[in-house]
Amino acid sequence: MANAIRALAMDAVEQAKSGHPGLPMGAADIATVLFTRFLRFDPADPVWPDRDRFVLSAGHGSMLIYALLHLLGYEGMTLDQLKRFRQLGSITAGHPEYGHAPGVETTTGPLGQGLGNAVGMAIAERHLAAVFGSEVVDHATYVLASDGDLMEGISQEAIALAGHLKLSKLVVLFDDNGISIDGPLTLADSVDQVKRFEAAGWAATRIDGHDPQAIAAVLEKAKSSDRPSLIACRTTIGFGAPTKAGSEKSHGSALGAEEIAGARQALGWSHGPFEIPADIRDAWRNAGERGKLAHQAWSHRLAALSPETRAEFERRMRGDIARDKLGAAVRAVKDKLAATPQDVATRVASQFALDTLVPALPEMIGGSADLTGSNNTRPKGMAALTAADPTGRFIHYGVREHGMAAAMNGMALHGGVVPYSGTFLVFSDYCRPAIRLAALMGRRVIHVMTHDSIGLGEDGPTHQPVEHLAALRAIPNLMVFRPCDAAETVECWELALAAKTTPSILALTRQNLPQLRLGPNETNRCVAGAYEIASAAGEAKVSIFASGSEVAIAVEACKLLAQHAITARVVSVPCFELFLALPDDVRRAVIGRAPVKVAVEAAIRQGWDAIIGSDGVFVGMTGFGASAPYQDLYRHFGITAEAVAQAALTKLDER
Ligand SMILES: Cc1ncc(C[n+]2csc(CCOP(=O)(O)OP(=O)(O)O)c2C)c(N)n1
Repeated sequence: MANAIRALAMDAVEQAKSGHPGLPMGAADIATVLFTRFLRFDPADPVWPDRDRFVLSAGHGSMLIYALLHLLGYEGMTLDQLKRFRQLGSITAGHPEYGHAPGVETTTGPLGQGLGNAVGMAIAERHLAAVFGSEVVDHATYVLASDGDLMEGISQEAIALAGHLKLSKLVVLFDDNGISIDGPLTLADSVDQVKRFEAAGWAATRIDGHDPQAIAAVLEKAKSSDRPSLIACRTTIGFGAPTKAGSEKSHGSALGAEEIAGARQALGWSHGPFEIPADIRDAWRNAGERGKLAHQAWSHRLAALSPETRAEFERRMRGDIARDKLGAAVRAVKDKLAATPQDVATRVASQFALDTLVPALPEMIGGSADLTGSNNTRPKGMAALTAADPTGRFIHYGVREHGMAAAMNGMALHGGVVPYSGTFLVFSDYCRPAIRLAALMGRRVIHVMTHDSIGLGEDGPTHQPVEHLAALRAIPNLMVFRPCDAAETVECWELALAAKTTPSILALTRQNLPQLRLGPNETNRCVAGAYEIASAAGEAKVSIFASGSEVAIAVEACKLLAQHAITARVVSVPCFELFLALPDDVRRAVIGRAPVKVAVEAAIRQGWDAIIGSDGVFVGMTGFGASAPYQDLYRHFGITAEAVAQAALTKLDER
């Protein structure tokens, strides 16, 4: 059965003249034992909520999972798809992509991310089991990880968090083949992985990864572990290839006809390309049927829940936010803000919003990378999610931004929870690879990123983001919100929570801001991404566009221009992505016809030309910030109402 995986991997890579045969050939025995005897799943329902999760963290070995899904009878994973490995329009993409092929739990390829996702999946499982009961939530998360996965820094964050939370249903099968692209691992690494995982609180063992009995024995043992398990499986990369096995030559390119012929002989596999003999196909199909009974039994247990609990479980697994509850919570916060306006930092406004949203929406799981008091992501009374009490909803991720972002992706992929977290905006760089994958996969994760500009003041340029807004806005399918006051903050939260297939960043200030939106219970104005927050008395000569903390500056500049008898208006731009997605005519109407367009944002200009044009005036940053009280910094870098008004006047004069 393992040789069927090997043969399909060799053949598909050969046909595509591209791909990675080494890993599937080396890990075929591990995968065969896992999928035929341990993993609980049902090919007829790839999204059965209580299935065990399998994450191929070493995504370059994609043919391993495609071969498995084909052999197990997943609909759509046909022989033809294997023959069209890595071709346009096939579901057998170069690296496994979530949403393309059934049975692929997460998009992997950037090494280490899958392992980070798996930690999040195991957290979600643990939490939901505690909330809904182990009759309906009781599954394991298995990961196949390579040397590359374990060399990546993110793996340390992931395993430390998993060990700390005692995620005992997380099992990492390490494809310990001692080879990476450059050659033997000894060129670059001498870590004892077993000791490393043990130090992080895992149970760790080393076995022969080509010995099915040994593999089965440790997998059995892992089931009753009180800690997460690492199984270092010593394997031979490209197992069976006569000259390339055990060498980097089998890692990432087609083996070639001669080598494949030799491998067929060595493996005793006499069948033609893409040919699977009936008995082996049947054995695999039977393995695919194994989970049916468990699935049925689970369905009965689900049906036995009270109708309310069952409906709630199903709603959460579908990822449907209760719109009435979200709407009511947002209205309640806005009513309070209308009654008693708050001149607070948007991070504090975010806490106001969370104080109401978190009790209303039980799927929200918060957290922070050791900046809880700064990010304001923990509402009063929100208990911590710990090894001892997984019903808690706040995760102390530790100083592990990358691991946090990857775990959040895993939680969102698992379903049943909506993760949000906190760190400083400048450290979005530490999360970026995971944020990019959330966007690529279309998963709802919400990153609260505070201290969003030079407005954070004294901590200085190391902590002051200047290019980060532009860099994040460059990621497709990611919404970057930068609300200007308390009212916009709650509206941006509403939009982020409602965006089922788009991750969001909430860029929030450290410094206090005036509440500009004073109207009672208005509809969500941020939904357009940009809107007129201060209108001109008559036809505007100047339009000023701003986001976040600079909107108040723009409003002041508008008043100064009025003193010069210049009519001006202000457009608040809380979200570029929503605005730029509007139809042309709607967008143009918001941009308006004023001859002078000015944008102000305490960040670099990049991106703003889409709104103000290359002829527009930009008031913002051109380099790094500095360490000083923030009012001094705004004056020093010329981001003031006076500077904005003067820039507009100068431009008007030039015309
Ligand atoms: C973050 C990241 N860096 C680099 C790569 C490119 N890459 C793909 S596989 C690999 C290493 C291969 O070694 P290993 O992980 O041991 O896989 P094996 O050779 O056993 O298949 C590298 C560097 C990547 N996919 N992701």
